[in-house]
Amino acid sequence: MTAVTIPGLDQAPTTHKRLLAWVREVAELTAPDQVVWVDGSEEEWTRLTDRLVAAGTFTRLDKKPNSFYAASDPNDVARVEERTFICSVDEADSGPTNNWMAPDEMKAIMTELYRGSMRGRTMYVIPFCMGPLDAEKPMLGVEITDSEYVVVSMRIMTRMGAQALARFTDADGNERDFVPALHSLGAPLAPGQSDVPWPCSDTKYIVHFPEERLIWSYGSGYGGNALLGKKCYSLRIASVIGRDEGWLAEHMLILKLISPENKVYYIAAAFPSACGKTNLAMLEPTIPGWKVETLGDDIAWMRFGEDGRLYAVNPENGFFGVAPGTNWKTNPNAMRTIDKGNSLFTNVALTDDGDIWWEGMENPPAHATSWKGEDWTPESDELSSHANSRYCTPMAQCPVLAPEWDDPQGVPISAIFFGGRRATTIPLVSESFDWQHGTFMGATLSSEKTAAATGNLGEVRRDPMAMLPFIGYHAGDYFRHWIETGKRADADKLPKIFYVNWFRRGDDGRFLWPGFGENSRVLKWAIERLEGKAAAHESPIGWVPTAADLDLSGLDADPADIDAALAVDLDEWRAELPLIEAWFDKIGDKLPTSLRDELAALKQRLAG
Ligand code: SAT
Ligand code: MN
Repeated sequence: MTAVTIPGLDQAPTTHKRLLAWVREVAELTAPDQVVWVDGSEEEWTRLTDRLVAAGTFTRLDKKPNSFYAASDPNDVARVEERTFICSVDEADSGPTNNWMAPDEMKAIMTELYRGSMRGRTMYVIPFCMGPLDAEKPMLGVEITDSEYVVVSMRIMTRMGAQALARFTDADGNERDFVPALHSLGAPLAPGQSDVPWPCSDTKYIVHFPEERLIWSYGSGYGGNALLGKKCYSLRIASVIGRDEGWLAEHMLILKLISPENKVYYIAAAFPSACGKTNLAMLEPTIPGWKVETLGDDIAWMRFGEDGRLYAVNPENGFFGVAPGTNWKTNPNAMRTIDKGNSLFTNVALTDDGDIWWEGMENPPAHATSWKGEDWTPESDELSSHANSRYCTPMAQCPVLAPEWDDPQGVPISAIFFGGRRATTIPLVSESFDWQHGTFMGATLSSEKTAAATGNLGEVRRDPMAMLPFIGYHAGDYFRHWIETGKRADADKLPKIFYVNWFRRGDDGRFLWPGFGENSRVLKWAIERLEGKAAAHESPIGWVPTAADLDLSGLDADPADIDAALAVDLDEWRAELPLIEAWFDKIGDKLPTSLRDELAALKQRLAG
């Protein structure tokens, strides 16, 4: 059989055998018009963004340098969890929280979907690296995609192109391993058929083969479905690698807190998508003398250092933040970051003077075009922007970026925060008794559903460690991995674990805690707990502060609301017990007994 010739296929800027073989195999299956090896250059960015403008996918913004607006297909707006699969060889390794199909069966289905799926399009090969390029063991990947939108988004979100490809061989010339990540929009073009601004397919699959460290995605062009370095690689596949190698891949921001005495603390915090993680990561403290710098807003990889402490690295290179609600008050640093330009905005509103706007931003325009392409005015009944609309912007532009953000060593974590969005029950903050109890807090984390994934908004679901849609293996084994991690270091070197809830509400639905910059008061209390400086009292659910234990100086809030935000309501907690029990039953036999013990102990403390 003679090899198929596809323009560009043989112009590979690499001799990496496994990469070349995989690219050829995919090109022969998907049958693109041409193959382009992505180098990540300025010229390439210009060529691709020009092409996206010509195709009607992008509108160049007059008011922000080198920035673009896009509106997706209305059926392609968020991660599709019901179409997301962990295809482990053994179903028991996928567990009750993931969709599963046998790898062979899934591959047979998807191979037929991919057959000819790039016809009429260009196939791009994007070498990328998650985390610092100069890591001793760089975490490499290659995304193959037929979406220019994905290529330019990956240029913001990852270290990619020639600089990544240069790491595909080590100093001795040996080929390094990489995670192959195949993405197709599933929208081939017949000869002469004109394209639509947002090609995608009604059939969607987001699939992980954990043993092979392989990702196959089909049919969606948006966010975590399509930018495969993010949730697919850095959480689902990386969590499996972390399980096997003894480290943690977590859905956590990383921030640096600097005290008035210039002491530095690093905090990692897990919240479900669209619960204010990006705002917390870039927070401007309202208490004088304290400063926050940012290292990441979504993902943390944590490994033990030689000193026995847990060090975190952010694998990403950009922010993919929820737009609505972001403004000069809630997140001034995000506003400053996007104002520098070089950013993409998807499913927000486009103003008549060539800027973007979304709900919650200052100065609503008198008229704009909504994400659905319709006329919009402040009087409109419909929202201008989709609830999961996003800005995609380079981390390097963040004015409060910590200088050590690109350090392959990572930063030593002093505290881990778990948080969700709960109207009741969960107090503003509590501190775990120890690592195992903190793991219990994380494992039973709950939140009301947000718009980051399709589904019913507001419904309370358990979201362990904010990882429910991102654990690449059995949740019970994942909890065991957390428990075991705590046994691998001295207790005094482990981060202390806290559980927070910024979203508790009063009877009339108002938020009891002002949130945003005021959350620095909770961070300060937590840090002072580590230093043995702040007071707390023991409650059935952990150590909790009273209002007097928090620094509330200058806070404009009703003291009764603060008390209510901090309260541990025993009846509400007793009502929570059967929900936790049902959740643990769902996890089944693989639930570590230590977590059953924690539940029994909590029950006992609440009975007392
Ligand atoms: O769409 S993403 O998964 O990238 C964003 C998120 O839900 O955090
Ligand atoms: Mn996220």
